[in-house]
Amino acid sequence: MNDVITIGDAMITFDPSTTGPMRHVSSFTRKVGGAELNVAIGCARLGLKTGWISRLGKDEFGRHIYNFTRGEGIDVSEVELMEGFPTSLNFKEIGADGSGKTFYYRHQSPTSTLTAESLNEDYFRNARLLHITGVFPAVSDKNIEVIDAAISLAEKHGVKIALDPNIRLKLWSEDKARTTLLNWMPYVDYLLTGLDEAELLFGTREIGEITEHAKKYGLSHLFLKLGAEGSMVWTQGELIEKPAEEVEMIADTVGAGDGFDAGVIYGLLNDWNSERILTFANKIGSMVVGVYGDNEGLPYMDEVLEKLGEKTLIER
Ligand code: KDG
Repeated sequence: MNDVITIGDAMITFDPSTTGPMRHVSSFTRKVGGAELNVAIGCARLGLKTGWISRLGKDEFGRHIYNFTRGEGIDVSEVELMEGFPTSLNFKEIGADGSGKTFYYRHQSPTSTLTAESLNEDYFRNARLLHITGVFPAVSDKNIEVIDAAISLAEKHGVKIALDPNIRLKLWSEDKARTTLLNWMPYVDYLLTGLDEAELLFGTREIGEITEHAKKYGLSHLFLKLGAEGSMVWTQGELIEKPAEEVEMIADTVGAGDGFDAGVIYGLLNDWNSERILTFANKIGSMVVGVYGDNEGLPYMDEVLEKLGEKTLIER
């Protein structure tokens, strides 16, 4: 039984050795990235049983991602290495302020070989929560059908659905992103979104209006990620807000939202109250930005508790 399952396209991510425009960067470090995989890593490090459904290239990079993922304790029984489809790549640019830009080479993504029929129903029957994002369906049209099928299986087996829109306009148009994600909204229990994405989806940045949409779609919880302003959750007609946690240093902001998602998922699956969930998830987001890499900064439970002042870690 997995607590969380997710479906995604992972990439070898090349992190630049220096900040600034990528055209001037001449050396990179090979790492691993991918929004859904980052969330899976975050959940696994917090102690949740986590599974990832994916396809990788049957190549050296695919083997590296497969082993790396397995090394994080994530169940890879629904991951296959495909002949003839190169593992996706992402070259990253990091600004002096830690902001990230991505340059993808993923148009032949191995995940485009996934089909609705290739989903294993038992995997859904034995899961508590399905996490989906807007990245995987943007990679290939066929991936939209895969998510349609995944949502049906989750619904059939009473699996909760969390959606992070993660809208990547390098991969699909605003119209397509909006139509696709709004089609899924009636099935979503937990929406975890930034304000820009909420505006793209619902046509407003006004919190009161966004929560009206949440009500209309029957969401159980709407989480709003507000970066330096902290975060909010709307649930059962109540809006709760928490300021951001202190950030010790900003190295690389990529992956902070995924860390927040992992924290929220952990809290929801453990029936935490909204205040606790926001504090915990904000803390994780603030820790992720201090470390270079898309998922290297995702903390283990002890580390979050220490930063929250709830546990002392004694160095031996
Ligand atoms: O959320 C961070 C991810 O987006 C990153 O690891 C990789 O850009 C990426 C993507 O599209 O998955």
